[in-house]
Amino acid sequence: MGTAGHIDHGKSTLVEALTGTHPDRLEEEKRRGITIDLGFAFLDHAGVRFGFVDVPGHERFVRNMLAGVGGIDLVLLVVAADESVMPQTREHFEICRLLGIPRGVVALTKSDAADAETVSLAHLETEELVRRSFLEGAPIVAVSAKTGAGLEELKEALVRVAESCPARDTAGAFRLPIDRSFAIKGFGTVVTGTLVSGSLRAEDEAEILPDGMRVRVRGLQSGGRKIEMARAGQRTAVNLAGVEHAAVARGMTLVPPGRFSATTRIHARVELLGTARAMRRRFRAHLFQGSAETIAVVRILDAANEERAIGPGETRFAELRTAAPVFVLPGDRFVLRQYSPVVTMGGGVVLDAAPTRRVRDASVLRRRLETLAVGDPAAMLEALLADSPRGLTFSHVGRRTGWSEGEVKEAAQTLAGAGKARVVAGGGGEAGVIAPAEAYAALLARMREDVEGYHRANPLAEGISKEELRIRVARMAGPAMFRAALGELAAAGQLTIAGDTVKRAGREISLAPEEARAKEQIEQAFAQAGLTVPSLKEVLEKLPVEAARAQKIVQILLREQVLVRVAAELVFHRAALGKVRELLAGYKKQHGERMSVPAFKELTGITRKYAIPLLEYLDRERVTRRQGDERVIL
Ligand SMILES: Nc1nc2c(ncn2[C@@H]2O[C@H](COP(=O)(O)OP(=O)(O)O)[C@@H](O)[C@H]2O)c(=O)[nH]1
Ligand SMILES: [Mg+2]
Repeated sequence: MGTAGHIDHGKSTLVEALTGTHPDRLEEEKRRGITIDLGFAFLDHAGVRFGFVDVPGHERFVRNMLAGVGGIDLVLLVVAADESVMPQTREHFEICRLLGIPRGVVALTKSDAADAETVSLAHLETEELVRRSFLEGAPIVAVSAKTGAGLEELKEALVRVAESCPARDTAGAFRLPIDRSFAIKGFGTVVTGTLVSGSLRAEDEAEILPDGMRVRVRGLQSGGRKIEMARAGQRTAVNLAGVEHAAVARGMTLVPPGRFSATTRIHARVELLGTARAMRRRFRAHLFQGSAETIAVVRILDAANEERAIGPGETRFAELRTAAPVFVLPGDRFVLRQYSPVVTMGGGVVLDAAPTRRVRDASVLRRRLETLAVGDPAAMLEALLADSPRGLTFSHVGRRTGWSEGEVKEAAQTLAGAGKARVVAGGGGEAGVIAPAEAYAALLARMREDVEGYHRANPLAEGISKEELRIRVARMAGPAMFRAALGELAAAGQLTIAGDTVKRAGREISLAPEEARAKEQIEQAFAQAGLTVPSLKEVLEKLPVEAARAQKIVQILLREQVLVRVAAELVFHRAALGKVRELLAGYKKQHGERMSVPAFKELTGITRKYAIPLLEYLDRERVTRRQGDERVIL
């Protein structure tokens, strides 16, 4: 529960009257008697535990107020009965409305200091303020912290409203926007905040965004009590290992490690308050989200008029570019304050935390953002995919939407089931990838064409290398999608993968008549040479075929294993090598298994230049084994 309201209207005093704790913590606050920063207190009443975040009312400290109200479920709007609605009553109320705080209670404080007529005037003005808002019809209770009048009634109203509060999502990823970081002697770093989703336990690993520091949870407290687990909605103090308190600041967020990242570009729906002035297509503003604050350049995406792109009370789609990285997810509410003078001008909701850079047709972009705004997961995923023909990994989708792995899979399967997308990898250790159905079909067609094209351009090559094919379609597919597509084409019997080479299934190399003749000539030359092989160069020079093509014919003969490459420049006909094996077998029978190098030379009639590489080849082929200077015939 967060307080809201004008300075000196009795917020802090009321929190003390309700909880027994005065929320002003700082020396300066006590001295000056005003709230500067957030204060905290707890109340247990009728089985409900309330965590209070008391905020400063002074207009200079609205930024601190904003850091505190991000995670609250209920607002306690405080209006002094003797002064009624004042500027920060309005501003705080608007902020709560912009942040989508769903419900609350109004306290008309200092009822002892006002006569009945004044109290009922304040009552009327407050009703007027909250008309047609989330607070319409909320209990309005006159109280006095001084006399205690109305406090019981207020507590009852609080309990009733609290009981109608839906539980927060404790199953999802934990997310703790940090509002304080300090050190406690003997414990080390402690950060505090309102846990807005998930649950957090001691020993959990965590990451602090946007900086990405990895930390471990040592222990947890809520309301001064040690707890084993913090649940969404709780005020939480976390003792952290692995980070200095000075490295952590208000505005950072504690999240599970490796799951999310910060962003500097956001697509959002933006709304201006009725009291704001009209803005141009691009303007600077202070952006507040969670406990974070930064400067953003807001660009209205669907503006008809450059000068008056968004007027008071209007809502538009916009792109926000932030000066500092922030961690936001779709659905997050934020507040915008004018750049100068700093007054609250509006706010909005995040639709896409990592929009692609592709420049799009304004109407397409508009439809896409409308879909994201509705929030149906499969439709959202389809909209995200429309911008990503190369497919999206499941982890990227999770990062961008905040969905769990299961939720991503479910949305992906729904889309795949409707024939709109293909889940092209996933399962095992591999991250899933989802691609638009059309883009994936286009990729398969393109890969088949590229392989065909390669065969046409290189009739003597067996096929295209995988890597070359991957590079050719890199604009259409990332590595995972490419692997999946290749696997699918092979499984469908359309392409054949042999080692590193991809070819059309069933493709045989067909030679032109003069190439077939050259092939025969080459084979002949090597067959006749036996073990006294000519160098490759000599053979090729004699052929009536151009050098490049002859090289390819040699490649074919090597692939067919008619020729065998023994060393870089040493190629034998397979019959010659067969002969060597026979000779060695005969030698073994007659002289036993040991043989010297000179004996090998004599046996085969081969020159020294060739004998050593040939023996090394035979060693590799496990026909012989080297032992000292001799060979063992196996
Ligand atoms: N007479 C009267 N004075 C009050 C009451 N509540 C608060 N005050 C006084 O109003 C002043 C401002 O109160 P404070 O709680 O600091 O206001 P905040 O700025 O809204 O937090 C203090 O001097 C309080 O003593 C009340 O119920 N009756
Ligand atoms: Mg105060």
